[in-house]
Amino acid sequence: MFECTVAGSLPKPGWLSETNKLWPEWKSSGAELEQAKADATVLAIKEQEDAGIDIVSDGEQARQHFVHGFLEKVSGIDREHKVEMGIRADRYKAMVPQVVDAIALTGRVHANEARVARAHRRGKLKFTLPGPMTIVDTIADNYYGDKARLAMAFADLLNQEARALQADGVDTIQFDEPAFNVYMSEVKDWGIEALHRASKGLTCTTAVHICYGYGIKANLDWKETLGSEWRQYEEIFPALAASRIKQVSVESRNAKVPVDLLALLSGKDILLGCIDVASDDVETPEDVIDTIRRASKFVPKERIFPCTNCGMAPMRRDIAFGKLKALGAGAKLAREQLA
Ligand code: MET
Repeated sequence: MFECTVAGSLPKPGWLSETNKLWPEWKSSGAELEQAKADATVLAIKEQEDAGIDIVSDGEQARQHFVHGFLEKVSGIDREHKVEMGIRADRYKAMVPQVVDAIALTGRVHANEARVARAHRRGKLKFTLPGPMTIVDTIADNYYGDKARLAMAFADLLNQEARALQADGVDTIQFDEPAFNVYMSEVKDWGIEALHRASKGLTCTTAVHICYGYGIKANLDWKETLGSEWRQYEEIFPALAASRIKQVSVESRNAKVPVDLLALLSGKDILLGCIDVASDDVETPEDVIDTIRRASKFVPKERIFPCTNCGMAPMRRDIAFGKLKALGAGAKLAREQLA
């Protein structure tokens, strides 16, 4: 009970890339970069194991960004002529590549890091992929002409990579859908259908991660506009509860999400955000068990998996490691006191 896990990303070491950045430049190239990515993946696994994390990820060490890491291996995209686009309902402007032709995968996306991770990890291993709706909200479209159509096309590519990751021996595949908290009616119209398409045929554990974003300024400013209660989950949880996805990863620590909304996810495992990635204050194990205790009033204990609110990619490494240790220790405490 209370097996703990992470949303996915960990900070990258300074010898691999720039640090404290969401979209860092690599420090090397070619074979040297490939080796550095593999080394960082092994290190990310070791650090999670040392911190007592039960379901570890590759730390997303081999990708520059949680969406663009996937897009790098997709053809039909013009990366030369980027256009400005408002992302997440205009929360931020970004220069994004454009879809200009039918999309296809040019090869495996995460084969190297999946094999390295599997070779070094005896216990449970999780990999993350961006969700179709979040991808569509991060790229301009000059070809498909319809968001849902483009999402379904991406879902097919995600499914191809997800099946290959499963064959590599990955235990859990998580789709990251922060856009679900922004386009709530589209989630019901086609977002979940796209997730089903992306996860079709998978027999490993499937998860969807829905957060309020990384701890970057644009997100902190947005959260300020959401009022005293964040109720976005309320609109989408019933549809997710009826979906075929097994686990839902949510933000809870320091979030203004009413914890009783979790009851709407009946039947699902909850990856419960017990670690705030928008603050450098390192939680204590008691903070973690406190978040678990509050959620356990609305979620059966055996369905609670303590987790981070979101990825830790842009954080300081020492702080992220401190937070991982608190998460591992808090989950252990919960097993002793609440199980
Ligand atoms: N898997 C991603 C991460 O952990 C999730 C990002 S959602 C903004 O970084």
